Amino acid sequence: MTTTVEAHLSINWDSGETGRFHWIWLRDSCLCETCRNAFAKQKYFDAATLPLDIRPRTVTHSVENGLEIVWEDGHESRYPDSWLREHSTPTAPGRPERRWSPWSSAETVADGTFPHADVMADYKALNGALEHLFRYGLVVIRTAEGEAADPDALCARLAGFVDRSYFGEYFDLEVKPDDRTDSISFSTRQLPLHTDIPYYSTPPDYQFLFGLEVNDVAAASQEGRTRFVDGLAAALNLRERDPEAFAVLARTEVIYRAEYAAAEKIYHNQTPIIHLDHEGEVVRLVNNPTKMFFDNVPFDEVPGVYRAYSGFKALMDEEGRAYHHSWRQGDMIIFDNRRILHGRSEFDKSGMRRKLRGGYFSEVELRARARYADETA
Ligand SMILES: O=C(O)CCC(=O)C(=O)O
Ligand SMILES: [Fe+2]
Repeated sequence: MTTTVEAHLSINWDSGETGRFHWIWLRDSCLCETCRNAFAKQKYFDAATLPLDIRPRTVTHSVENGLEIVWEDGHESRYPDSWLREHSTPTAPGRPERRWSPWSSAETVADGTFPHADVMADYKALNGALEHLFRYGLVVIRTAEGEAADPDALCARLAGFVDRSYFGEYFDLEVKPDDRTDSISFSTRQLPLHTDIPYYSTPPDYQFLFGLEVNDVAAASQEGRTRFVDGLAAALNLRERDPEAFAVLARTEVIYRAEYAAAEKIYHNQTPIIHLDHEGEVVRLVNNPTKMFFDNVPFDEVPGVYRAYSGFKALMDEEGRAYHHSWRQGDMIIFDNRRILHGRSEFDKSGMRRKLRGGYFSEVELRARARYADETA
């Protein structure tokens, strides 16, 4: 190991790698207890107040003691080698965190089943499940035969707390009479592929569905399965096959409206179905057929908007795209409400008990838990 002191500090590790550190960055990163709170890992000062040309008075570096610096003002800093190796300044900006992989087929998600007990007990398993979710947009957490699952404990484990919506912390999908329902989800009807809460200006990032009460009749039946399709993969295909339809859906605003008379609220959101970022990448889909209205589309554009929209949905219905989930009690499915559309078939089979609980998570909380699990495991 050799240490070179010049305009910056260089360390050539025995492994052959080189670490480079600016003096101001080293002073800013001082680990001592007058500079930062060891428990909260927060700094007591503002980096903006450091002299830009700060230099060390002395630098000593040894295998036993790591790096020791005495600064011009007499302040002393110590950095263990293990810490220096982890914090070597990169030469290029770090990769952006978000990486979405489109499903090549529905089988992509079939590999994504994680045992409930592992997720509850082990940070590595928890992180694995969440990383799968971030990447593919869907993860299944399943109990072993006869094992009980507490949805509150599981939600707390995954995110600390849920993302509230109009429905509260969660909603239980019980059948309500048609003339007294605030959502047709509370029925046994089929639901077309959709994203949830489209009438919020920012719909929830992630949704969960949990098998609260599911009997054997329901578990064995084709009826009442929930269908999931990767809208991101479909949107990328649409862009290739029919760029004009893609452009129409990315620029045309449609209306999502929900009337909740009992709550004395009418929600309204006017937004495109396909949302792009400044580089033209798909970052969100908003589509909920049962609450969607084309009322604001200019007269001449109406036929083209219907054509583009039905073409997009036909593409989602293509063979091999859908993952159909047969529910078992205790199953938890989390999916990215910005890219995965979900729907279900009608279920009116006699003797069937299928009661799901639904709710939402914000990405910030899931990512924060995943990062903690990763750094702690
Ligand atoms: O019952 C289902 O499978 C899905 C219901 C639904 O769309 C929802 O709760 O958001
Ligand atoms: Fe839904």
